[in-house]
Amino acid sequence: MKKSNKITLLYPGNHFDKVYHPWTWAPLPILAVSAPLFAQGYDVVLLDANVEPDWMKLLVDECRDSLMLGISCMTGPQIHFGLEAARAVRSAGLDLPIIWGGYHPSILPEQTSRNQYVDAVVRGQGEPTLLEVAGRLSQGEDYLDVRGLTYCRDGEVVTTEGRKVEDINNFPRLPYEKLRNPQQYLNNMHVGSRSINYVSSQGCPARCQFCAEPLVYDRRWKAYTPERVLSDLEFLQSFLGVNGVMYFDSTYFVNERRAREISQMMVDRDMGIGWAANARAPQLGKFADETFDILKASGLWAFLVGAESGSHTQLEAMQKDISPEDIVEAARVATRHGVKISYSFIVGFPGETQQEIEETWEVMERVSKVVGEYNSQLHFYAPTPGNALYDKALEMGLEGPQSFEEWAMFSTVKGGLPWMSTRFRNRMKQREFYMVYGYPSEWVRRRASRSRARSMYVKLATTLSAARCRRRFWGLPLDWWLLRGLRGAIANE
Ligand code: B12
Ligand code: SF4
Repeated sequence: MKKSNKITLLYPGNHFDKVYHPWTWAPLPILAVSAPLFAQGYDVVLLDANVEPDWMKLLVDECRDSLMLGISCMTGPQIHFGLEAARAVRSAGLDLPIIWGGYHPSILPEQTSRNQYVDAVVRGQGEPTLLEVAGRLSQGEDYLDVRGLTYCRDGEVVTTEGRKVEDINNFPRLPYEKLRNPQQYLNNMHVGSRSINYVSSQGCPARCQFCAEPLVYDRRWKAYTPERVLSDLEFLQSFLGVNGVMYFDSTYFVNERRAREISQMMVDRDMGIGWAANARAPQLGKFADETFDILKASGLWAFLVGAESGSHTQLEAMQKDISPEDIVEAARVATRHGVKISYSFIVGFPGETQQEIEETWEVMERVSKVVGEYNSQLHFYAPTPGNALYDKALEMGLEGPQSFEEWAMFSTVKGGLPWMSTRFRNRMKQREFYMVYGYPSEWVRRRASRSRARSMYVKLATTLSAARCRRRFWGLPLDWWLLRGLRGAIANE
């Protein structure tokens, strides 16, 4: 019996809190898996709960005549909202298959598939598997022998044969035009006043022991050809007037020649698109000078670098395969070539000592001096499943979630790692505040120019913070409390 050809895909909410999130990103995971479905003539509904206040009602309505519901999730809040959605669908008496995909289900397919609201998990790359499942369902056939699935029936978990990661050039362009109101995903930011997110590769060849990439893509890196990237960018430019691109690739600069060719084509076609992308610190030192020239000429605004730690011991423990010196050298190289560089550091790793945390601050300070402003972001370690650091966290007293549902409240969302006190977090935040104002960036200076009150605030904060940074004195943070109070008052003026 032939059934409908409609498929509903949900990208659940990313955040529990209602705090202001400055950017609105297109839901690339569901866009990616929808591309081959649209190409085969399916009627796909893309629902992004991050931008649809009434998403739950819309979802249930769309599911009434859909062949299946696909839900994407990473570890954290998306699991909670995805399960809420699935419950609502079942409560409405709808029995369409609910298929889950994304990083979290791919890392823990068995545990995920044991949840009653999970009919099957698609492991890893979703395009070929979901297309085949859709084909079966549209013909009214069983789909449970399709390769790349994990499901649970009568208490038994079944894992079908795996698939090789396919060349992503075989998949059609992401259909941004099929999103409800695609214009809402344009952001006014440093790379361009009409910036959008885009991904040009999948996976990462590195092996960091806190990261999901090696687990899901087995250290393979598949990338679009330069021609494909250019054709996608041209589409985004003509369809949405995009003038800025934030690459969501886990690592963009794996192949220097490819990066250079993309940039050369952008220059030749006079694209006028600003962009930023992730790089590994040691890559930059190996690039030829001409590479930087062409990257910059094509609109590269910044290299985004996951530095993680300034401690040799921690970098080794997480198998980051970089040294603190690589991090500082990357800042020197980028600055010499007039390209910004922005780092992400993490503190609170399981077993990390006070001395190692100091080493991280030291490297943050060194790179700030090289580039002339505080150019880092400080994060707290959030355990995610399936890697050596997570195992270490368990050894150190972390109580690991025992079910799919429990992973929703995990990671930074819930906080409260046994070794990470609120006092520790406050101390780190205070110190970051002093770095932000002690090494003021363009952003801080722009803030100052907005009003007289803001200008006075920034002057006071930079003077006090610079003095602290000079003396490396972080105790008695009375000024921090005072400045925070003042900032609140100014924000309300
Ligand atoms: C952007 C991003 C975010 C944004 C998302 C905003 C948005 N609207 O897009 C924000 C900032 C919210 C975010 C948050 C977090 N993130 Co994040 N994020 C990313 C990033 C850089 C890009 C995601 C993306 O668009 N990918 C592109 C799409 C096309 O790829 P994809 O997701 O792999 O999709 C494929 C498959 O997974 C599968 N698939 C995906 N969905 C579905 C659905 C169905 C039905 C099917 C069948 C298949 C399928 O098929 C797709 C195509 O092949 C990824 C890294 C990366 N490059 O993917 C990390 C990543 C997903 N994040 C990660 C992490 C750890 C986090 C945080 C926990 C970090 C933290 N410490 O707080 C938080 C989660 C908590 C929270 N608040 O949500 C990890 C995931 C780990 C995990 N266990 O889930 C990643 C992989 C980074 C990493 N390298 O480890 N993140
Ligand atoms: S380099 Fe980045 S994306 Fe690659 S494995 Fe390490 S942390 Fe993950």
